[in-house]
Amino acid sequence: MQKIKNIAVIAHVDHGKTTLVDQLLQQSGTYEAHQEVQERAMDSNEIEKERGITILSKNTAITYGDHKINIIDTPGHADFGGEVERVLKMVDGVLLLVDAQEGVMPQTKFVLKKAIGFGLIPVVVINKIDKDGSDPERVLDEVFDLLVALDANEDQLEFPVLYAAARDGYAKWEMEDESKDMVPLFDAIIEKVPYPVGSPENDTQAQVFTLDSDNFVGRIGITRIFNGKVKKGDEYLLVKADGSKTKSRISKLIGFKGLDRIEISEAEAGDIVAIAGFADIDVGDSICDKSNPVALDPMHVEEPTLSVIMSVNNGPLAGQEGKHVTSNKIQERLEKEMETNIAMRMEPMGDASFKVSGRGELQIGILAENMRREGFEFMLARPEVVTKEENGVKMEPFEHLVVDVPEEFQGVAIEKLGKRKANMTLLTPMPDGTIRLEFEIPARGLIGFRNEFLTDTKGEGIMNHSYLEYRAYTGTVVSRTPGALVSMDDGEAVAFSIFNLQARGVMFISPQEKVYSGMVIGESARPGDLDVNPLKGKALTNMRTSGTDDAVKLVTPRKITLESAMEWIEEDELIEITPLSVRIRKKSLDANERKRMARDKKNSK
Ligand SMILES: Nc1nc2c(ncn2[C@@H]2O[C@H](COP(=O)(O)OP(=O)(O)OP(=O)(O)O)[C@@H](O)[C@H]2O)c(=O)[nH]1
Ligand SMILES: [Mg+2]
Repeated sequence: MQKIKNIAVIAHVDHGKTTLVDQLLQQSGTYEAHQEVQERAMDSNEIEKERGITILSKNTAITYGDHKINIIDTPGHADFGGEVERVLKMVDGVLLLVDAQEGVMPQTKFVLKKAIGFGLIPVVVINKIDKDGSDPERVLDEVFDLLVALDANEDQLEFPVLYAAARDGYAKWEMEDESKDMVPLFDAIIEKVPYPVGSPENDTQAQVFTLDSDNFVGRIGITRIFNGKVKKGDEYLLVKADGSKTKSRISKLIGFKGLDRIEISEAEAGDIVAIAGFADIDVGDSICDKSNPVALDPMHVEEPTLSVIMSVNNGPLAGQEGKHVTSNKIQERLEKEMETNIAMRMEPMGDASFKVSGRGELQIGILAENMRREGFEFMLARPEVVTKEENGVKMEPFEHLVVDVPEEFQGVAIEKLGKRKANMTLLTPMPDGTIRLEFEIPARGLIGFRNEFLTDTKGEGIMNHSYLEYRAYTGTVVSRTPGALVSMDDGEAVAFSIFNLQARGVMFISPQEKVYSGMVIGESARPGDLDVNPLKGKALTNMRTSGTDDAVKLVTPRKITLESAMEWIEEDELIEITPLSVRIRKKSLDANERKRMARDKKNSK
C-alpha cells in the first residue's frame, strides 16, 4: 500500500497559497525536465489568471520520497469559502498560511474555524517573511490567540510552525535557520499530517468533492476514497444525498500527477482520484460497495447570504450583442451551475426571472462574468441579503470586517461604519503606522460600502470581510446618496452633450456609445435622479472654442464593471449585461412612470 498524505492549503486571500503549491510542485521534481509551467499554475481558468485570484479549489499530487502527497489549493476570497468547506472533509491535514505582515485576517478566521471543526491540526506557515514590515512573532501570537478563541483542543494548540517565503521557494523551522528550500515543509507534512484512516480491505466508500467533465466520458467526479478500492470496469452504487441509488460501472479512472492526469486501473483507500461512468454524479455523492452500501454523510456548507434577481434582458438593445437571451437558456445554464457549485442556490421566480443566491457579490459576479463570456445576455437587480426567521425573530447575516487605514482616516471610517450599524470590536495600531479597526457588521451594511470607503480614504484604505453568523435584524437601510443621470432619449451619445453634462456629475459613457431612454449614463453630483439628454449635438466648428484641443475635452468616464455596478445600483435600477457591455438602467424606462412611483414612495413614508 502506498504511503499517502492528503492536505489542503488554506488562508486569507493573497497570502500565497497558489504560489506555495507552485514551489511544492517544482521542488518535489514532479514536473518533467522540459515541461513549461506558468506562474501560479493551479490558477488554470481564464478569470483566475486575469484577476490573479483562485476561484475554484483544485487538486494536484506530488511524490516526495516514498510518499504521495495530494494537495488541494483553495480560494482565499470570502465569497468562495464554500469551496474550502467542502474540501476540508477530504483531507487529513491543512497548511494554514498567514501573511507575516498582514497577520490574521477575516478569512483566516473563517477557514481555521472550519478546519478546527473537522478536528484537523493545522501546520501553520507564516509566509512572506521577506516582506518589509513583516513581524512573524506578532503574527504567531495572533494565530495562537485565534486558536484559543476558537476553542481548539490541546493537540491543536501544539500546532507546528514554519516560516516561509513561498515566492522565493523556502521554508524553515526557525527564523535563524538558513533560507534554502522547501525541504522543512515537506518534512513537516510527512511528520505532522496524519496518515489517512480507513483500509483497502473494507467495503468501498468514496465521496465526490468536485465535478469535472470530459467530452469523451462525460461527467467526472473527483473523489476521495475513504475505504476499500475502486477498480476500472467494476460496478459500484452511487448514493445521493436523498438516499437514491444507481448502479454503474467505472468507465475510466484517472489519477493525478502534478498538472497531468493519467489513466489508472485501480486506486485504494486514502487516495484522491477522478471517476467517470456515473451519468448523474454530483458533489457530495457517495460511491459504495454494491453488496454493502454505506453512504458517507452528505456534505454541509454554510447557506448563501446574498441573493440577486437575474432576468431576461427586455431593454431596447436586447438581443443585439448576445447569443443566448431566452429564459429557457438562462434557466438551463443556472441549473448546470448549481450542480457543481454547492454554495450557490437558484430559484425560478416566474416572469422570466430567477433568484440566484451565493456568498457575496464577487461569487455572483463571477457566475455572471462566466455567463457573458459564454454569450449570455441578461439583467441583474440590486443584491439583497438572505434573511431568515428563527423562533419568530427575523435574522440577517453578519460579517466580520477588518479595515486598515492611515491614522488620519480613522475618524471617517468609524463614523461611516457606525451609520451602517457596524459595531467596533478592536482597534490596533499597526507597526507600519496604520490603524487596524475590526467590526461586526450586518452584511447589508456592506453593500455599496467599498466605493465609499475607497473615496473616503483616498484609495489608501484596505478592507476585508468574511461571514460570521446570523443575528437579529437591525433595521434601517443605507442607500446611495448621489442620484443617477438618466438618459431621456434613444440614440448614440454625442461628445458635446457629454461635455456639458460633466458639470452635473461623473459620466459612465463615451461619445458614440448607444444609449436609450431610462438608461443611467452617469452619477449625479447631487441626491435625486436627473433626466438628461446626451444626444444634443452642436456644429463641429463651435466645439473648438476652448483651448488648443481639436475636440472638446472629455473627462475619462468611470468604467462600469459588473461588480462595481452591483455595488452601485439602487432598488429601482438594473444592470444590463451582454457579452460586450455592462449598462445600468432604471427598472422603469418611462420617465413619467418613474416620477409617479417616486411620488407614491414619498407619500407612503
Ligand atoms: N513578498 C512575497 N510575496 C509573495 C510570497 N508568496 C506569494 N507572494 C505574492 O502574493 C501574491 C498572491 O499570491 P497567490 O499565491 O496568488 O495567493 P493565494 O493565497 O493563492 O491567493 P487566492 O487564491 O486568491 O486567495 C502574488 O503576487 C505572489 O507573488 C512571498 O513569500 N513573499
Ligand atoms: Mg490562490
